[in-house]
Amino acid sequence: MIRSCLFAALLMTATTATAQDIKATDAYVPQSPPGSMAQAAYMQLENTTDKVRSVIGVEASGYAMAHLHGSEMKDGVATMTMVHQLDIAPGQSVSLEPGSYHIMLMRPEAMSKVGDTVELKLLFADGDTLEVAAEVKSRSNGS
Ligand SMILES: [Cu+2]
Repeated sequence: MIRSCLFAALLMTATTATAQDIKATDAYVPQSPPGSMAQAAYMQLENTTDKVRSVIGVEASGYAMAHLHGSEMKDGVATMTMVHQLDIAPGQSVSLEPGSYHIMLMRPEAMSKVGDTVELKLLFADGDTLEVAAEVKSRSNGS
C-alpha cells in the first residue's frame, strides 16, 4: 500500500513538472580530447504546443556548469555568446548543432568515454523541466 502511494506521488510530480510537450531528439556530446575543460552538447528541440516555449537554463550531471551558447561569425572569427533565453516558436523546432546553438558543458568531474550518457536537464521559463540523455559519440562519426 505504501509503495503504491509513493509511486502515485512520483507520477504526479512527473506530470506536473515535466515539459512533455517539448520533444528532444538526437541528443549527443562529441567526445573531446583528453584534458578539455569544456564540451558541447547538441540536440533537436521541437515545441508541439501552440505557445512559445523558452529554454532559460541547463543543468548537466557530471559537470560543474552548463550554459546555453550561440555561435556566430564576426569578421571571419567564430565567437560564442551566452544565450539567456532560447525561444521555440509554436509548432517549430530549433537545432542545437555545431556552428549554432549548443549547450556548453564546463569543468567535467571525469573524462567521458564514447558510449557514456550525459544527463541534461533543460529549464523552461514557465518552470517546467525536461530531462534529456545525451550519448557521448566519437568525433569522427558524431558530427
Ligand atoms: Cu559554447
